[in-house]
Amino acid sequence: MSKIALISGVTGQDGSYLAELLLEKGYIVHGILRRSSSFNTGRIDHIYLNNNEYRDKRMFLHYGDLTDSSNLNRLVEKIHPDEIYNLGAQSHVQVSFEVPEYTAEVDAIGTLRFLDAIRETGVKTKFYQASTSELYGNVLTGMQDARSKMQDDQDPEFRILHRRAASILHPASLSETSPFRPTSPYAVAKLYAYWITVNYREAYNLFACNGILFNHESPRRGETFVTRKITLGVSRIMAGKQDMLHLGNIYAARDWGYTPEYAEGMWKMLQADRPDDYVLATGETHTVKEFIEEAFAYYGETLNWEGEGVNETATLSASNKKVIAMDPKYYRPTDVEFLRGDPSKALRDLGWAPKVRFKDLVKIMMDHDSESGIR
Ligand code: NAP
Ligand code: G4F
Repeated sequence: MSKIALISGVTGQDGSYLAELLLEKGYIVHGILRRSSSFNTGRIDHIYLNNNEYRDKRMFLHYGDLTDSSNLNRLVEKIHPDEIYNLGAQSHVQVSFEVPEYTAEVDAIGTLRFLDAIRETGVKTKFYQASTSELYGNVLTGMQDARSKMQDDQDPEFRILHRRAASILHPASLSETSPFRPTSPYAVAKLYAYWITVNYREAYNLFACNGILFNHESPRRGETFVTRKITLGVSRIMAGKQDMLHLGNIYAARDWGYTPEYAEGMWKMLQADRPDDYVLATGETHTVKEFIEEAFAYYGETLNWEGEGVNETATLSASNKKVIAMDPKYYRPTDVEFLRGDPSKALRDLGWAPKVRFKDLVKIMMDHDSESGIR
């Protein structure tokens, strides 16, 4: 008998790789599709629309939304999934400052609705919650107090110094036992989702797990997230189709991994003997600035950086063409400055270990975008 999975967020970056993985493993996959006025299935067309083997035989799409409890109840009851992966979310941190209430509705209460649908229907299923390294905020660098001070005095020099310090300090890594201190409406909503998942596990004995995933990227990453914005932007600049790339906090540092490996980790969490929470990360951290440099290095280009803060720019060393500038609209009211994860528990308990490192990741994304990005 094939196992049955239900995925919210199946049209997103992670959902598309997870659906692919589960189909390869012989699952029947059901995905929740949001109604949209234009096509939103681009990431899964190869396994659904254009795939006669899977479409409506082993893969099914259902209209639904995390803001609609009756819909979630009906889907859980009708599909009777063995495993539910709750990946649906308003997932953009900066956008969450613009739509905080909607973000809470989908990311926080949406998770409660799903868990309660399981409880109400009594369907025996496992539950994966897409938790995030954003939960930690700035606990590693101790920047929290500095951040309030920055906002008090708005001293640009002070802000720059602190950003630099955060990226140079190389503090320890974050694990399942590190404290949470969210710094955006998105992260606060995800904090609720994290704890309600733990609570339903304890209160109702549900097999419910939190995957605390650090940033993971791929050629399917949304184009407004910084890595994809850079790989597409650099490809277009080098093809003469775009003049410059405008960015925000380039001193922010992230632990970037490769999404297909993280989808495997999500699945492994639900195959463990008992439910638990796990960090998935690479343990390697780089700044946005380093990502930009690596993307230009793909073309053999180096950059000359000049100026400070919002006036910082970069030119190509060979031609002196200006290619990078800052734009204040991409700075967030509060930002996470430095993230590095410690995935030892996932290695020990699940046998999960990422192989793709930072330079490999940039190359995978550049190989893709230098072709498709310049069309
Ligand atoms: P993504 O590409 O933005 O995909 C988000 C998915 O959620 C899309 O399928 C989207 O549908 C769907 N969605 C949005 N609002 C919804 C709603 N109201 N009801 C139902 N579905 C809704 O995000 P991702 O990178 O794949 O991330 C997947 C999950 O992991 C998210 O929960 C994210 O917060 C979390 N996460 C991501 C990372 C990362 O680095 N990627 C790290 C940690 C945690 P449309 O396609 O119609 O927009
Ligand atoms: O690519 P980002 O937008 O990702 P962010 O904020 O880290 O969030 C992503 O990862 C989280 C896991 O930690 C997920 F939970 C979340 O759903 C999402 O997938 O920004 C990364 C960094 C930030 O510090 C941002 O301020 O890059 C900085 N940045 C600098 N310039 C920019 C830009 N970010 C974006 N999106 N666009 C810029 O122009």
